[in-house]
Amino acid sequence: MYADVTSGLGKVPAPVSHDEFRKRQADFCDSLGGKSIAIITNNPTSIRSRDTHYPYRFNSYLHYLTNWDEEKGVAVFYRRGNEWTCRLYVKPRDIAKEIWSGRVLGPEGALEGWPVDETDSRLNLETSMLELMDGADIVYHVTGLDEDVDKIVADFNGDLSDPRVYLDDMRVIKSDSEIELMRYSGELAALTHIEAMRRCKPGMGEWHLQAIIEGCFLYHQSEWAYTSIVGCGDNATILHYTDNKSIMNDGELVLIDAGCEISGYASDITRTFPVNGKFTEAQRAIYELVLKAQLAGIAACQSGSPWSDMHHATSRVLAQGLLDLGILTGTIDDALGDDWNGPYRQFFMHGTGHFLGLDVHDVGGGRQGDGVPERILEPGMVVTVEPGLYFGAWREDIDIDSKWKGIGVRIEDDILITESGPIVLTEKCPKNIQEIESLIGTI
Ligand SMILES: [Mn+2]
Repeated sequence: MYADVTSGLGKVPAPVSHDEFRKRQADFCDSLGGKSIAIITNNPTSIRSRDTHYPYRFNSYLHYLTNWDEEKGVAVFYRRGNEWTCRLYVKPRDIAKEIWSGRVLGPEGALEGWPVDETDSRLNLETSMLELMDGADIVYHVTGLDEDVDKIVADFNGDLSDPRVYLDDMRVIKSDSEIELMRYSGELAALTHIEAMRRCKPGMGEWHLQAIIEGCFLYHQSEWAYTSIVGCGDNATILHYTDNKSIMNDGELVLIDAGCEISGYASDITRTFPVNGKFTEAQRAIYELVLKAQLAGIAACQSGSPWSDMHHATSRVLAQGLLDLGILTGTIDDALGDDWNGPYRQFFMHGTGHFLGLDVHDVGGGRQGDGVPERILEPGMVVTVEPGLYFGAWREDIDIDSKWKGIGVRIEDDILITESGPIVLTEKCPKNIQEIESLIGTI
């Protein structure tokens, strides 16, 4: 079944080139001040049960700079004479350990195939890092990821600084090769959502759709970028519902928020559709309103515009729609309230989108409304646009007509900002009612 999804899927794009990694390193080092060194560590492993771990996911900053994904890797950037040098510390070869947990490349292997200047064993970390720190005025480092490095850096007497401010500015603008990877990631996720629509029938479990989606990802050598949300009925009104353990009943909507990773680059798609293939009148009214808001949000994704424009665009449409449907009363100004926090927020309580890249909630923007200085959209940025409306029957805090209860709708696409307007990277995933209804339960 998963092979069917490939029809229409292009070839996996080329990986990011070593030249590009080298360019990133140079740009990063150029922004570092004084006599400084920068240390970028990998993520810690995470225990699932006793001696069993969750699948490992590399740190996006380390990957972005070095392409090195093996756990315990540490990159150190330092000046040798006038030249910046990238030294990578890696786990040493150890056959007794490798028999159990897999081959490692060791310093020699890393030097051959990775875009770095020098490699060393992690066993030498302390001695050689102390040497590098000696004479430096500033150490750029993010604590909390690698205990060994944190201990070494704790003894440093100069200034400690955060390298992420520079890296976030770089990561927020995607290169051509990153865009190609993200386009493919969006395409695979789009086709996968279609597969879930085609196989959805009343009486199935939410977990069945999750299995289809995540099976498709895995079949295509991808994996989920975040825990898949498959919520029917009232479960669709829980923003981060991930239990996925309910039976999907005739008459309910199901909301699927699922995306995959290609070479670390995330896609993030949400679709909402009726389990039995036919929207009820109330479901249709809410769906059409959210879709109208989403299209307005996408249209607001213009280079040169403040990032919050799209949030204001979706908010305006949703607030007006809630008034038209009689769910809210008063004027549009009443509904929107001060600072875009009026009564409409009872039913649309999240931001309209986030940046997307190596992290699903990518760096560079914070979240809309959290007080982070406003970004101006530029070509090469990728954002999501994902308005929603949620009328949980379980919500004791809201007073609405019973016909709306149990409806939760979110529609989300991934948008590339270009000089000539927004490009929807996930456009292969249908969202108009007629197209969706014609797909559901057809297999
Ligand atoms: Mn999202």
